[in-house]
Amino acid sequence: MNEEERYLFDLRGYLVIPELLSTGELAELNRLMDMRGLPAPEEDTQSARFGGFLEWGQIYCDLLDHPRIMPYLKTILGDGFRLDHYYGIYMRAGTEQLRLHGGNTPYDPPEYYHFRNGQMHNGLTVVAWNLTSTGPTLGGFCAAPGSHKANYPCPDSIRAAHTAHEAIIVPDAPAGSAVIFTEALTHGTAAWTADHQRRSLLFKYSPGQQSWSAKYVQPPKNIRLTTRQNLLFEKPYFNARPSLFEEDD
Ligand SMILES: O=C(O)CCC(=O)C(=O)O
Repeated sequence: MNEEERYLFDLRGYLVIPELLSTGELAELNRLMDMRGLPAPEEDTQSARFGGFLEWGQIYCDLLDHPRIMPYLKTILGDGFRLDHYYGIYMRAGTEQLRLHGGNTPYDPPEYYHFRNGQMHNGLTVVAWNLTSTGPTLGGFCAAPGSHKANYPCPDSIRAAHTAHEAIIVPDAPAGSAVIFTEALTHGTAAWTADHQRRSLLFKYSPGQQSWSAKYVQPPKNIRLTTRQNLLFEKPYFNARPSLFEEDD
C-alpha cells in the first residue's frame, strides 16, 4: 500500500485497486461460476446473493490471501486478521438497490475506523473482487466517501436520495479490480442497469480478536488450503496469534 493509497483510504474509507486479475483468471473464475448453474438473480436483494464459492476451485480460494491484497489488509487491519464471512453478489438489469448502511455515527462496535499511534485500526473490512465491471453507469457498490469518520448520523434525506445525492458516489471498478472498504463507511448498492450480470465476491475480514458473525466460517472441505489460508479460518482471539506474514519478515 503506497503513500497515496494509504492517504486515499484514510480520506475516503475505500480504495479501488485496479488490474489485480488477469484476463485468463477472470475467464476461469467466470467459467467456474457459469458451471454452477445458479438460478438467475431477480429484482430483490435476497435473490442477488450466493455463497459457498470457496468450494468451486482452488482459484477461488487463492483470492483469500491474494499476494497483491495482503499488504493492503496488513496496513488496514494489522497482522492476524481472520475471514469473518463471505458471499457473492450477482445482479441483472433491474435488480434493486441496497439501502445505505454503516457509518461512524452511531458507533457500531465491530465496524470501526480508529486512528491511534500513527496508524489506522479497522473493524470489519471488505475486499470485493469484481468478476465483471461495476460503476456509475452500471450500478454496484456505492458509498459516502469520508463517512467512516462522520460525527453525525447519515440524514434520512440522504438515505432516501441514495445515489441521486451528490454525497453518494459509485466508483468505477472494472472487471479484475477489487474494492476494499471499511464497514464503518456509509455504503450500499446502486441498482443494476447494465446488460451484463454483476459478479462481485465479497470477502469480509475482522481483526484477529473479534467476530462480527455469530458463526465461525469453515474452510472448504474439498480444497487443500495453504498454511496461511488455513490461519484465516482461526477462531477469534488475541493472545499469541500466529503471524500471517512470517515469510515476509
Ligand atoms: O454492493 C455492494 O458491493 C455492497 C453490498 C453491501 O453493502 C452488503 O451486502 O451489505
